[in-house]
Amino acid sequence: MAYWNKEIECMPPERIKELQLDMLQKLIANLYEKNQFYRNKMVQKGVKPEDIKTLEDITKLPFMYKQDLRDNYPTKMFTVPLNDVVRFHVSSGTTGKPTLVGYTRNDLDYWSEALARSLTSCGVTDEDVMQVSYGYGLFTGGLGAHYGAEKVGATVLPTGTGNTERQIELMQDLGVTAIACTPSYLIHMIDVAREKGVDIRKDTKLKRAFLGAEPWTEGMRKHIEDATGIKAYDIYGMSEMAGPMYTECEERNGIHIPWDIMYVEVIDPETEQPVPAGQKGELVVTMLRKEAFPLVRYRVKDITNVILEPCKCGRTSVRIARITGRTDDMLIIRGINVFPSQVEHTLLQIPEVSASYMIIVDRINSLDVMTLQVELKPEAFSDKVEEMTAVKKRVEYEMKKYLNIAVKVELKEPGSLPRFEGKSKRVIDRRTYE
Ligand code: DLL
Repeated sequence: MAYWNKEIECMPPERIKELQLDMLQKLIANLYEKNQFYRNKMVQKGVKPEDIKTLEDITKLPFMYKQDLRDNYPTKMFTVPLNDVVRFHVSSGTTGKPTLVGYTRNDLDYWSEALARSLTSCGVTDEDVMQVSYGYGLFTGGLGAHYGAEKVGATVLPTGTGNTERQIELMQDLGVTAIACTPSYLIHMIDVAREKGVDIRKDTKLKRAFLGAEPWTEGMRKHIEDATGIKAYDIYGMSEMAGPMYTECEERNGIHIPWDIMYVEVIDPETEQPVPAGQKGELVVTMLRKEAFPLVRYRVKDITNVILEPCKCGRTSVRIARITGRTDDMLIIRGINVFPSQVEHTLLQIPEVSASYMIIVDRINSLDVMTLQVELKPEAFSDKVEEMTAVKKRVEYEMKKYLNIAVKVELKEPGSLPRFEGKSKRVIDRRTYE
């Protein structure tokens, strides 16, 4: 069994608790002293650093929400001076305002350290050639997986997304043994390979895939593994935590969470109280080491459960189960996070259309396709085809600009889309994952 950092990964649970408490106390004292945002939140909740006497006392601390990040955009929540920040990553926001995450050099090191532990736990070594087909750039997937794989000593092929035929050629030519990409992109790749007469099982050396950034299921795992003969591992993370960080180990029985990097709680989103291990709830995380952009009791909105049973791999960290959904309405389309409120916000900027819309998401040839049906305003409605085409193009252009994905737009007559008396249902997700 290979470990990247055996002492930490296999530390006895009692010792972990002691060290975690120490890290938490130092973190909270530091934030209370140095950062206005955290101090205000704690003062409002009537809690002081010295109230954190046990790990369970973490529940006395206030929650943090994505909205806090937006309200403090761009850098008001940073806890170090900007000259200590060596990287930014940015993800889309609900109203066009993005979420910005900053990293110090140590933050980047710990991000790669987390991934090095994860990749090693799945058998990746310096003999591997890892194709990184997550997007590079503002999204954390590409650079995150890249530096993690390099840290292990693997040879990285930084293809990024797209240009699938070339990706398959390179996979063959360079003897790629591992790939990191979204599950839907790998399924697309398998289809394109098949069309080109390439059988991944026979014609490539691919052995492992690290799939995440969007929900997927055991059914999809089986489909991928049956089609290719490779082993597919779940990889999890979010930009606020750093990016992709945590994976299952060879046992593939839950995602290991390094105890010295992130403290996890799972709560009932209604009562906001912790739920027992094994029971589903909303993930809440506290990053124990982050310097530039800490997170304390951050409401991740992903649904999972904690697994406490020891893992056969010998690692003693807690694990979380595969993410089964979210407690908010965020959609993940081709790996990009899309909130219906972003669509609404964008539509409100376009004078010819109303804010009555429906989002329909399909999976066609293994790729997500988002269709936006939107009503025209009565005064903009016309039977002149060229006028309507111009409006449709404008909506498509604005959506691409704000959401960062291509959207198929269908213009509808005023009053023709369903009206809702209760909670509106503006999203029809027809993708199936099985
Ligand atoms: O998606 C980071 C990442 C990149 C993870 C590559 C894994 C691989 P965000 O864009 O901030 O960051 O989106 C984070 O994506 O809260 C989940 O809802 C979802 N998500 C990420 N990984 C998984 C997964 C990256 N393995 C949001 N299963 C998270 C299900 C996932 N959902």
